[in-house]
Amino acid sequence: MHEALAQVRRELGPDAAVLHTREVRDRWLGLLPGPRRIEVTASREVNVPSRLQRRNRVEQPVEAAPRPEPPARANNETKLSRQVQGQLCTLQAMMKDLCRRSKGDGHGDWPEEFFRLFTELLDAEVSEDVARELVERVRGDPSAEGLCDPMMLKARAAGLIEDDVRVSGPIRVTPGRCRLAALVGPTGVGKTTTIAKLAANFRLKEKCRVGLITVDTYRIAAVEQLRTYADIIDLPMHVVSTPREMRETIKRMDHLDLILLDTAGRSPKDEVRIQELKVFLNEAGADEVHLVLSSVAGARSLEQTAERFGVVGATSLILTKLDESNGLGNVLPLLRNNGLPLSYLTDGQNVPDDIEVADAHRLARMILQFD
Ligand SMILES: Nc1nc2c(ncn2[C@@H]2O[C@H](COP(=O)(O)OP(=O)(O)O)[C@@H](O)[C@H]2O)c(=O)[nH]1
Ligand SMILES: [Mg+2]
Repeated sequence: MHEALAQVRRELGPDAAVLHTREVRDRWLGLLPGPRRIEVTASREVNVPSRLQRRNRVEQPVEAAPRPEPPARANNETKLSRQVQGQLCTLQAMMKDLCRRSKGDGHGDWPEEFFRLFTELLDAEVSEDVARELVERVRGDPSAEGLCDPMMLKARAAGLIEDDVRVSGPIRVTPGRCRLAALVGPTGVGKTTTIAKLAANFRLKEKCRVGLITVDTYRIAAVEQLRTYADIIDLPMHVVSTPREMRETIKRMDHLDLILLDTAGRSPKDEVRIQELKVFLNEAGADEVHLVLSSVAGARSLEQTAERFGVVGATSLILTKLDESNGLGNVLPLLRNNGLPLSYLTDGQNVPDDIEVADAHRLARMILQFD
C-alpha cells in the first residue's frame, strides 16, 4: 500500500485525492492464491482533502498569488465533490457491511471456500441464518472433510436442501373414480392459469375426462378467464355461487375422472372470506387442496400466508412464477417449517407448458443456481 501511494504521489503530485483503495488477490488456475496487488483510485481533478502526507512540500512550485476560481468551475467542482463524498459514504457502508458479514456472527474463521459458499447462498436469496446453518452443516459433515472444491461443497449444500423439500407427486387420477382437486391462495398468484395448465395436460396428454368448477364469482373477468380456457381445451365448466350449488354441481360431474376447482383469491388477512372458502371446500369434499403461492413473495410473507390458509385444510403447495424470481432461497423457510409437501412448480405464463411436477433434487439445484 505504501509503495502504491508513493507511486500515486509521484505520478499525480501530493495534492491528489485518494478516493478508494483495495487489495486484490488473483488466483492461479482459479484455486491457488496468486500475488497480492493493491488497487488505488486517485484523482488530481477531484477536490476532496488529500489523504497523502504533504511531504516534500518545499519542492512544490509556489504560486505568486492565489488566483480566484471562476465561479462556474468552482460550482462544478463543489457538485463533483459532493457526488464523490456521497460515493465514499456508500463505499464506507458497503465496507462496514462486508466486515460485519465476514467477521461478526462467528464465521470470520471459516476457510475461504466455506465463506464463498456462504456468499453464494446469500446471492441465492437464502437468509443469513439459514445460509450460516447450511454452511456449518456442510463443514460438520464428516464425509465432506478435506473437500475444498467449491462445486462439490455447493453440491453438499444442495443435498441438505433437497432433504428439506418434501414433495407429494402429481394429482393422482384413477380412471373411473372422480377425483376433486381445489386450488386456493391469495389473489393474482396464478391459480386460474395453473388450473388451465393442469386441465390441458390431464386432458390432452393423459386423456382424462376433466371438468372445471369455479367459485370465483367476485370478479366477472375471473369467470370469463376460466371459461375461455375451458372452451379452448373443450371441457365442461360450471360456475358455483353457493355451497348448495357446489354439492349439486359435483353430483352432476361425478362421471368425470378429474374435477379441478378454481377459487377466488383471498387476502390471507380476511378471516371471514377464508372461513367462507372453507365452507365451500367442505361442501365440495375436495380430495386435494393445493395452496398456490408466488415464489416472488418474501420469505416471511410466504410463511404467514401459508399459516393463514392452513385452516382451509391445504394438503400441498404449488409454487408459481419461478421464472420471475431473482433467487429462490426465500422459499426455504416455508418448505422447511410449514410441513406441506410441494406438488407443482410453474415457471411462466404459457398454457399448458410452463408447469412441472415438483422434484426435490431439481428444486434444490434451482435454489442453488446450478446450471
Ligand atoms: N411469470 C409468470 N406469470 C404467471 C405464472 N402463473 C401465472 N402467471 C400470471 O399471473 C397473473 C395472474 O394469474 P391468475 O391465474 O389470474 O391468478 P389468480 O388470481 O391466482 O387466479 C396472470 O397474468 C398470469 O399469466 C408463472 O408461473 N409465471
Ligand atoms: Mg383466478
